[in-house]
Amino acid sequence: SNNKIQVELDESSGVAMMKFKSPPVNSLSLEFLTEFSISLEKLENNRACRGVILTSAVPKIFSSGLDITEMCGKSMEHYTEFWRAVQEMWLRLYGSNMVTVAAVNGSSPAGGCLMALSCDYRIMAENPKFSIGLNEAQLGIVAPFWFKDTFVNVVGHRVAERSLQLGSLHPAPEAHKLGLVDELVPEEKLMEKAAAVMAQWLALPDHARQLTKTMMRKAVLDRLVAHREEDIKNFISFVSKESIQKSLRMYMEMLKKRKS
Ligand code: CO8
Repeated sequence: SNNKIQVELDESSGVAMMKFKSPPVNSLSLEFLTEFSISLEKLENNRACRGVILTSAVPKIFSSGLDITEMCGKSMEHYTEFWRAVQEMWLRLYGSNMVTVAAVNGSSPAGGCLMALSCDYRIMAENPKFSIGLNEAQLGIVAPFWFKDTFVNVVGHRVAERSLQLGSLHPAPEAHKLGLVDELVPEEKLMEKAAAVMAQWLALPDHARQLTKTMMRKAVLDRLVAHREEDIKNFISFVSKESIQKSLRMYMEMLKKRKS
């Protein structure tokens, strides 16, 4: 791994910071996802670490979600390896025994939103230019069932139903109203607030909190574990369709045009 993620553990508080540093947009490439899972596993196995704060070192962007180039014109083997890495990231993060707080300091579409949703608590910079949501439908693709389950578990069925069908990207104030993020703070207060929230969660004994977290999340985690190979097959057959390849290419073109 070559440091797409900076990890710093403060042994006195037991809190680690994972800072995404993969410019320009912290897209979740195979390399990024692999490094993320390895780093998180190391922290999970480190008894000195009880909590993790996820944030970005790239200005204005938390994460742009899955790296679209990993899903375009690649081999079956590559799609398999990539999708397994996406699953692994989510299984480890959603299933983490540690307290996880997302300090969302920029835009966070799709896979970026999934990472934030997988944490125990989300704080977002109160900038209406930053938006968050599962916008897959806008790309002509469908969020997998476990993305959807994670979303439903945060915002409830009705909000998820509407937001997922429309592929909405919600500006921070709206995301807060919907419960997609728990709190908004001025950007310069974000890390201070994340540390304070973390301290509040860590004031409880780990054991009871961990068992409670497992009780809340186990059914959704088990569903993917039970259907992991099937989920990979679904991804491959979906992403290999010429119509889907075309949608993804058009979306990438749209991103480039929008710039000029
Ligand atoms: N993957 C790959 N490249 C990306 C991505 C991405 N997700 N996002 C942006 N880029 C590229 C751009 O194409 C651009 O490249 P270049 O410089 O070569 O033109 C570069 O990164 C910088 O991007 P922008 O100029 O757009 O930067 P801005 O600061 O203006 O905007 C945003 C940043 C808001 C992040 C914007 O780039 C954006 O909206 N990106 C797209 C985000 C998105 O829709 N992601 C969805 C990915 S799909 C997913 O995560 C889940 C799919 C699961 C289902 C799969 C079933 C098939």
